[in-house]
Amino acid sequence: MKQATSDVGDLVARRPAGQSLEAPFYVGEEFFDLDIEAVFARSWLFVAAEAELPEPGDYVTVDLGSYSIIVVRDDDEDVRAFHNVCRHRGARILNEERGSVGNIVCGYHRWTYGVDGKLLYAESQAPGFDPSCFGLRSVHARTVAGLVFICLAQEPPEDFDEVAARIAPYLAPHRLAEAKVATQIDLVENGNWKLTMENNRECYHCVGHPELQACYFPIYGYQEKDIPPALRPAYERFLLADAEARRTYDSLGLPYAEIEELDTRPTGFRIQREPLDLAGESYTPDGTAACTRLLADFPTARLGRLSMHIQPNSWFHFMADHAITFSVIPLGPDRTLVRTTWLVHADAVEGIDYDLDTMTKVWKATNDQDAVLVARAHRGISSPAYLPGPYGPTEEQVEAFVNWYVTRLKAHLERRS
Ligand code: 3BY
Ligand code: FES
Repeated sequence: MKQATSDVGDLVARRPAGQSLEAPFYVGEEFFDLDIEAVFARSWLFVAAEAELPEPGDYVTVDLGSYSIIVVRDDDEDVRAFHNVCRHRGARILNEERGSVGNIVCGYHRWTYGVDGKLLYAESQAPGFDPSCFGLRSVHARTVAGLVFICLAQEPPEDFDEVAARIAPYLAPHRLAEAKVATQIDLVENGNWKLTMENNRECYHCVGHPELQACYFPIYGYQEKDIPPALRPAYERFLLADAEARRTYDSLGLPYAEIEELDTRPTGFRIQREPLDLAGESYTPDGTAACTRLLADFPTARLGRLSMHIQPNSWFHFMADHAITFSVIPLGPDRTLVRTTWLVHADAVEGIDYDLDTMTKVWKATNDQDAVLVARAHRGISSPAYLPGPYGPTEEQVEAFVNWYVTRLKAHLERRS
C-alpha cells in the first residue's frame, strides 16, 4: 500500500508539462480513488441547474465514488446539500436520482429529517435522546445565477466567492433561476472522466463534429497568426460578426470580455461571450433560435453564445433562447456520466415555442460523437504500448485542465504526507 502511494506520488511529481498523462492516471483504480478524494471531494462542483429543483422538497442525488449527496430545495426555497447517509445506522436514505419529498425519510427505521436536514422524528428512543445531535451532515451548497454548486470539503476553496462575483454578471441576464428544464440527457461514456474533460477543452477534433462545427466560424480554435490562407474569407466574416456582436453586447450592457484563469486558481474557470456562425442565434442546424420565447426580454436572439468552463467537471453554453449545461461525474476509472440539460424560459411551451428535436440536434450529435472519441482514447491508452503524446497550440486548454488537475493532486498529497 505504501509502495503504491509512493508510485502515485512519483507519477504526479514527474508529470512533464505539455503532454498527456501517463496511463495509470486514466486507467488505474488508485487514481480513480485519488481523483475522488483530491479533486471531487475538495473542489466546487457544478451538479444541477436550479430549474431541476423548482419547488421545496425537490431533490437530486449525486453519487461521487463512495459518497452520495442529496441536493434539495428547502422550505425557504434555498438549495441545500446533505450527505445521503442516515444518522441512525448509516443507511443510504434517498435511492432515486431525483424526486420530491415532504420530509427526508430513511427507509430502514423511518428516521425522518426535514428538508433543512434536522432530525424531526425517531421512534422509540431512550430517554435523553437529543434529536438535535442527529441532523444530516451538511455539504456546502451555493447557487450562482441559477446554477447549483456543491463542495464536500469542510473548508471549500476560498476563491469561489470571487469567481461567483465575476461570472454572475455574465450569467444573470439569461435569468436561469427562472428557467425550466426542456430536457435532460444522461450519457455514460466508456472512458475516464479526464478524457471526457480533455476532449471538451479542445476543438482540434471538431472535424468529427459536422453539426457543431457548422455553428462555429471556421477559424474557431486558431490563434490569429496561425489562420491558414484558405480561411481568410471566413476570418473576414468572423471579424464583421464579432464587431456587430460587440456593438450589440455594449448596447445591452452584456459583459463579453474573455476571462481565462483555468489553472491559476483552485476554482479554475473561463468565460467569454462571442458570436456564432450561420444565423448566429443558437446551436441549431441553421443557427436560428430553437425557442421563440427567449430566456429574457432580449431585443434580439442574435447574441451568439456565452461560453463558460469551470474546473473540474463542467462547461456551459448560454444563448438568447436557451442554455445548455454539462456536468461530468466519474462513475469508475473507465466510465463517466455526462449529464446535459437544456433550459428554456419557464413559460415556453414545447411544440409551440420550441421543438425539442431541433433544440437538441446539434449537441445530441456532438455528445454521441464525443462518446465514441472518449471510448477510443480510453481503449488506446489501456494498451501497454501507450506513451504520452504532445499537446499542440490548439490544445492549450487541455494542458490548462491537466495542469490544474495535477496541481490539485500535488496539494492533496502534500496535505496527506
Ligand atoms: O463545449 C465547448 O466549449 C467545446 C467547443 C468545441 C469543443 N468543445 C465541444
Ligand atoms: Fe436510517 Fe435506521 S438506518 S433509520
